[in-house]
Amino acid sequence: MGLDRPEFPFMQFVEANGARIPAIGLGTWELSGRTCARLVEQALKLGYRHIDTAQVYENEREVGDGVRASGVRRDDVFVTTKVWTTHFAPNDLERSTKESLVRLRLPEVDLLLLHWPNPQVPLSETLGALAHAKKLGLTRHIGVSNFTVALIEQAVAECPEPLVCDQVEYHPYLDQTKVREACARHGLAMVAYSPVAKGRIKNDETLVRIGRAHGKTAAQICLRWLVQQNVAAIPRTSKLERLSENIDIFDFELSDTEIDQVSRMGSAKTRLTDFGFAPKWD
Ligand code: 1BO
Repeated sequence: MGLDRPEFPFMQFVEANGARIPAIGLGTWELSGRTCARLVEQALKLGYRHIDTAQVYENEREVGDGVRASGVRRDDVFVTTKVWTTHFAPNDLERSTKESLVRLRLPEVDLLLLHWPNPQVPLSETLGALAHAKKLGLTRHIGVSNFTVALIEQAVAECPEPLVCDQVEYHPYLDQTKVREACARHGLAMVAYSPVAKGRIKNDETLVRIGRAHGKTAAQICLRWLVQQNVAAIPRTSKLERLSENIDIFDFELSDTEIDQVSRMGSAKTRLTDFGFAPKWD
């Protein structure tokens, strides 16, 4: 497999406010050390062009190592990192973003997100600093993560620069219709983390049945269901063989009936990532 011909070349993109986000990316939450660097390198060699990290994951250095080891041109890779909530005061945001870039050994990232809302710091101040980071050339695009509908509305109204996405937990067991509609209303992309519900969908009857009809796995049906809603997804895996499975979703299409069957599996309560500091979810 040569770098000129990635194994899965048919990547789609989700476009929002000037950003072109590869529809499938590699999530790196809880990946560390050499495993993380190797997975990033291998993912890029397979055809991934979107890598997601965060300050709090403590793996930005390894993500940068993996990007360089892959040999893929920097311009061809969409790298996202996220500012942790303790760095939301304007000076801290700028300083911590510069530190992220040092760890990644990159002059800029493609997307810089506020990782979680933090009511301790006025949102308008943090958004001003985020927009300033973009003006300084530390990032090409800016966005938010784990924002509810009300917070999306506030952020869009107060941010001096266009936001391009809200990254949230989203999979067939979690109904995110309200957030998805708010993103669409404001021209934001939605990026789904934990898109295969941390593996819980593996033996799901509905997904396995639909998968059988297409010669695909339950995980591939989940990811395809997201992409057909124009949602980008960043499945994390620590297994090399899963990397291929997760990106091999661009050669089939779910029917409207199948999309509907998967959409009906969700409830507003099946959230897998929640913390005491989380906002009041929609
Ligand atoms: C605390 C990290 C949650 C997912 O990005």
